[in-house]
Amino acid sequence: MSDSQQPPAVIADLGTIVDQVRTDPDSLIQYGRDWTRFYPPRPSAIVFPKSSRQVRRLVHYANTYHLPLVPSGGRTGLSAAAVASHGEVVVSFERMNRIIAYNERDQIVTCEPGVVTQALQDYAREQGLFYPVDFASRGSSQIGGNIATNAGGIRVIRYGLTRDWIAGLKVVTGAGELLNLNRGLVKNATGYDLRHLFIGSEGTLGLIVEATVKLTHPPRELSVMVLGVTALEGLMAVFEACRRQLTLTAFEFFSELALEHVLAKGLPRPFETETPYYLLVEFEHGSAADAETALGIFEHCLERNWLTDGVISQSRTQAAELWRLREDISESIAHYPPYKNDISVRISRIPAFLREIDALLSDAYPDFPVVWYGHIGDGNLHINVLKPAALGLDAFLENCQRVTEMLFQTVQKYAGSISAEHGVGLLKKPYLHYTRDAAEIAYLRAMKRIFDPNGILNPGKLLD
Ligand code: 2HG
Ligand code: ZN
Repeated sequence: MSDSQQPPAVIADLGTIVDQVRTDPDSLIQYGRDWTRFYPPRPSAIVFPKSSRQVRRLVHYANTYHLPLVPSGGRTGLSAAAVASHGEVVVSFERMNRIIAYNERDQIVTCEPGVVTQALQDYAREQGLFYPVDFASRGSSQIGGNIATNAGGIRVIRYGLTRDWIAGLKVVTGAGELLNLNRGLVKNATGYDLRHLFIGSEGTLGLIVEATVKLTHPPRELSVMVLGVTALEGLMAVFEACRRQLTLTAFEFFSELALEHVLAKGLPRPFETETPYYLLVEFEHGSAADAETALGIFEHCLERNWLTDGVISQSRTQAAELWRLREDISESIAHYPPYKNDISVRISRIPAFLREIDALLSDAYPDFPVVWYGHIGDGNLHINVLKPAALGLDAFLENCQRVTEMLFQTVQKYAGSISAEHGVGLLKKPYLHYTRDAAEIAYLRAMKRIFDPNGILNPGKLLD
């Protein structure tokens, strides 16, 4: 990978290929990074293509001049997959943000990669339908980035990942070919489904220039409960009780420490009792019977001392307020900056896994606050370690990396993932072998060479 700025003449000529090229210092900083803050942004330029034709010409040009390209959506990623810190050219899809077509009978919408998640959700709503993939960064993340990272979020338990909603993809490979994959078909048994190879490939194989997305019917009314849980052991016991009787659309958890950070931003406590952990349970509420079922579950859990208190939303506004207790956590701790772990195991293994990593982290981080939250109903935990103010960033990172090795050994023991939904990028690349074995990684490298023979697409991310 080149570690320097690109020749000025090569950068200047980019202006003949794409609509706009920016090299001003503010843009270089803004577009050269994502939400990770450990890598200094140092791109050579930012380009803004307006069409797949321009993207294709750009890729040909990059192959000719060995120009490394970093694709950039809303840059809300947390693994530095969209960071450009080695003189790369950032390709922003901000200007390719049109909804191209809607097909009512097929319930699919075709759009450019720069469409913001919330805009797609709103568009679906205007058609009386629903795009269910959702997360706190909905206002700035883009569909192309969501596809490139196979984004998950808060409703995976009911609706699955971004992958499950992509009916077609157009991509420009690193070799400059335009591929039109799956074309919106529901059924297509014609061999390898390359669409799925590009989903989650973090821009290392091709640039997404168009996506065909499935829509569905909206859920019935949703209710939200926040429950106070007395101990780690209770979390999955409550899960079992809830999922047997309710149609769950989200099952999230957070610790008292996580809650305190959100409350410091001015939100009220959900109820007076303090508990070490909280659950946010969202479920479909079709009739009064569902509310009674929820109450019955609450009482059942109270009797077994899994819970001590709880609240159930009485209106959409209250449901939205309760959601903020969970959704605002990430932002409320962003200034530390936190060292993030995004790990998963199968849900059946969560109770034993939680016990083991709780002991490990209390032992390994006696002096660092550790904030627990995540999508526990998917087996996915976000463990954020906060940097004490007096400690330098390098010393903090060194410490965290040492503990991460131990944490990931435990993840490996439980056959889990070192990155459940945040991707690999630069941040998790050294740890890939804890989840993927050597033979698998060798195949990944071989695929990279096929689709991007000159290594111009997002070099250094995911794999070396
Ligand atoms: C969430 O679930 C996001 O809130 C961010 O995936 C998680 O901040 C994090 O670690
Ligand atoms: Zn998450």
